[in-house]
Amino acid sequence: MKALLIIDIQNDFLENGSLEVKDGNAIIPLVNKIQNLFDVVVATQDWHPSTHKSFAANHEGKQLFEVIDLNGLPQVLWPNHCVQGTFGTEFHSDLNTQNIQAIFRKGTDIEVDSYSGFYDNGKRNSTGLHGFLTELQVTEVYVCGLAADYCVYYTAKDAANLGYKTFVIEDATKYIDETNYLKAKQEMLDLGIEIIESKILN
Ligand code: VGL
Ligand code: ZN
Repeated sequence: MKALLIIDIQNDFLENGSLEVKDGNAIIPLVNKIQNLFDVVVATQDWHPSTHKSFAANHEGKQLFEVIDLNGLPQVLWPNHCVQGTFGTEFHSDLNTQNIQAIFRKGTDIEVDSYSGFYDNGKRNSTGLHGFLTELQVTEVYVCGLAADYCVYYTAKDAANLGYKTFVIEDATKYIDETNYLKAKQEMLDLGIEIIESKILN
């Protein structure tokens, strides 16, 4: 079975959002169009408490995008984003959510960030996504959404390490930082992840 993982297509990562990914809105029609090519469609939502320690505002004297050590892991300090229950956490209203069979929320533990849809960054807790996909006998995972150099990349990496045949649909993602993405892309290729264009899907 083939699953499409739609990562974090939430207002805060889109136009006028607090952590806007450039041109993020442009992928939404494509993400809608390809959904019917998959047996299973799931989505993730970044879902932080306002006190989350990935927010620069929760560290006195720290700058936005500074990297700190958070409980032994490097942590980029982000603008406040995807705070539980706010408009910023909601999926964009143009995203077709009719086919989404389950939503996995991440980033709820204030002590650790969670870029991947499978595990937090310290791999201490899982979201249940792997169990869900296993139950449905999914063997191939296709990742799209935001952002290509953070949550898409971490999700694809975990999927590959869990043994799924893993694809990133490159034209259905956008990155925050190009240099970061090129590095992430090379790492994904080295792991055997296929970086594809949506036009080859059928
Ligand atoms: C993300 C930074 C912080 C993402 C989430 O969805 O890529 N990036 N939280
Ligand atoms: Zn986040």
